[in-house]
Amino acid sequence: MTTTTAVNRLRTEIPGPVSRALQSRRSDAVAAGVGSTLPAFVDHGADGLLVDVDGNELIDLGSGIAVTSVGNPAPAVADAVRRQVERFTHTCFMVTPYEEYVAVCEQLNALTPGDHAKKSALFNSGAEAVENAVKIARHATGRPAVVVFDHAYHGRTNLTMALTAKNMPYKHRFGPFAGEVHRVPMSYPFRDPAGMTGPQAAERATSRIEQQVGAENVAAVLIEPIQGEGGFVVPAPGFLRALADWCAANDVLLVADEIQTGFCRTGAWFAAEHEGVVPDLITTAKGMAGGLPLAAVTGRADVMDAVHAGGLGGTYGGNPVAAVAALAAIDTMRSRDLAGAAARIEAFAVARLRALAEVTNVIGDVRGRGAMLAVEFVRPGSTEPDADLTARVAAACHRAGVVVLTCGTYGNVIRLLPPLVIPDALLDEGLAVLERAVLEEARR
Ligand code: PLZ
Repeated sequence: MTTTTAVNRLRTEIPGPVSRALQSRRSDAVAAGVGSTLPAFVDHGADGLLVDVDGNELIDLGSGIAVTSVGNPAPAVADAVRRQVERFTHTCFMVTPYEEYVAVCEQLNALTPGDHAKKSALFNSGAEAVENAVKIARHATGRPAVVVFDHAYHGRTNLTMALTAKNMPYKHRFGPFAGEVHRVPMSYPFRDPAGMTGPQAAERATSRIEQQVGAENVAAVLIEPIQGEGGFVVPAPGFLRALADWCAANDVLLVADEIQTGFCRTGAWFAAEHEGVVPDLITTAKGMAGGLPLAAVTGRADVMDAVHAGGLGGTYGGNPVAAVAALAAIDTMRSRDLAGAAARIEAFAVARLRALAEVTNVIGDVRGRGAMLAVEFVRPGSTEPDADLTARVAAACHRAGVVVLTCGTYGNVIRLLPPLVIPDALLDEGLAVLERAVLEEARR
């Protein structure tokens, strides 16, 4: 284990005095319901670092929740955006179209799994893409029900709150929620009965659908191929495949929410590829546009085209500045082989995290794919979640200048989502801080 520390990157405590002053303005001006994980105000980004207003260099192992995969700023994205804002910033694609929107759809149709005919539509946020995927699926099938999973996260709008599993903080007192949403068990190898296979976990879910909903009433099964906010849950091998087969046999659309997993994050363009699954529809956002707000639904042309003209859209969807940012980001992913970079991050970081799990008894599971990796904390000798320890480890990392995020239904998972372009030395340094934080906090 290395002993490098991030201390020499810090000029003040975290958050420093300038951040604390801004924090007080923020408290006066910004609604209390909008949180911040690490209240150090950012001045600029540089090569895997976020430099705050006090001059502290924070090591970014979060990428703004899996967004700035290509770097922050990324030179190609910055150039494309600069050029575009000088040409035009908006027309509304539904009023007068522009080529860049079409080009993003062409990329999405080509890059997403499956070589069948595909179409895409662009939106502003992940939640909006998920909402539209459900609209399209219901319209195309003429069926009302949508099936989602335990631990799922799909957004914060009314429909997507209904699709999201966790009450606090996402749903509490925000109901009533949209109807015809049905939740079934997820494959969660660390917490499922020992030895349960992927196909068995799929059968547990599909038999529940048949008993409680009826396959003929189901428009779509919506799933994150690797769950994000719910705890970086990687289903057992064969689970997604069996689910896809059940969907195909019952004319139910399989919708993969790849908003967090997509665009090279897991070591492939899309996480469904690891299981050889071809979804009918796929939602994307986050990493796609190098930090600009852009989201999409991509899928089977016959399904996408079922909706009448004017049935899909929005003022800003596929905004030209976001569209050129996406084209630049996708080009960077391709030319720098960022899927390969994610796989290398996995090889390096998983070895370190497994070694850490060997020397402490508070880590129940190390899991993930590519640069989407997590550690699940438990009370020693059990699978009982330890959210308190998890929060302390995250806070210790933050104090040491490393941006890590927590997640999980039980709040006991620390997740790593470094930019895919993070320099090796910086990843090494960030992991060393995490290792020290775990060992020190586990001793308390
Ligand atoms: N689907 C799989 O991961 C967004 C949300 C953080 P939006 N995840 C981060 C928070 O606390 O709000 C996400 C996701 C998956 C949908 C979404 C929603 O994407 O762009 O945040 O709307």
